[in-house]
Amino acid sequence: MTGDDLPDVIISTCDQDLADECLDARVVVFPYEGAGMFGNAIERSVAPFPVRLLVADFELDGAPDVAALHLPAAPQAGGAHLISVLFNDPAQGIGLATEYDAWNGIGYSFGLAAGDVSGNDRPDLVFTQHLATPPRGPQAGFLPNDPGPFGAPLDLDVPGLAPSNIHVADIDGDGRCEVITINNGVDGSDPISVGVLDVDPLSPIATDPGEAVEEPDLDEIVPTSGPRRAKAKVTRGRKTRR
Ligand SMILES: [Ca+2]
Ligand SMILES: [Ca+2]
Ligand SMILES: [Ca+2]
Repeated sequence: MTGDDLPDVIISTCDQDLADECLDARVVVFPYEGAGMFGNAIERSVAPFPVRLLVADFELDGAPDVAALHLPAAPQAGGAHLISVLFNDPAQGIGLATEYDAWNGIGYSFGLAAGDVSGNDRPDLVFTQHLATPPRGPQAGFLPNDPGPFGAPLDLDVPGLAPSNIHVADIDGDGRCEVITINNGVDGSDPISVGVLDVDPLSPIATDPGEAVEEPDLDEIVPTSGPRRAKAKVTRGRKTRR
């Protein structure tokens, strides 16, 4: 994170009161300086309940950035699920958080991953959107890094229900990442499964995901196509208060 080629430690924090309100949330970078020593922590305020972090260089400027996935205050009652990004610039360092709307609804998101899903060589963000009540609809979403970070959120109709985690990997070797979810299933009637979705780069919203498979079967991966389903407006450049 600090440009010295030494790996740093990054954590998220959330100070909660007795009512489980998140009073103060931060992403904290502890810069490793070698020989077992860490420099002064770099802290940035972020939206409440940052439950997942990842590092990727979204701007391709050589300085890794940090993305955080946030839960709303009461996921079981619904609300806006946000992603915040701390852009890290080689000259300016780690910036303030920029917030993006990911999805809105009743349910929990604990899965966040970055990789080039759209095929423009820039890492995109994908996230689970476990809609807890019928009609459940698409179970994952996508923030395309095109043009530059980030476009409006779009749905990904991954196979399976109730994804607990999400990954990206180019498992068919065509240079673009597939989206892989680990699905918990619902109410015992829908099985625990692995869902694999190959997003069509010409029409990045897949609407025909096919079947969830208990183990990924490459023969089952079918490029899908369909209309774009833009879901919600994106809020760009909104800075958190410090
Ligand atoms: Ca960067
Ligand atoms: Ca991309
Ligand atoms: Ca691929």
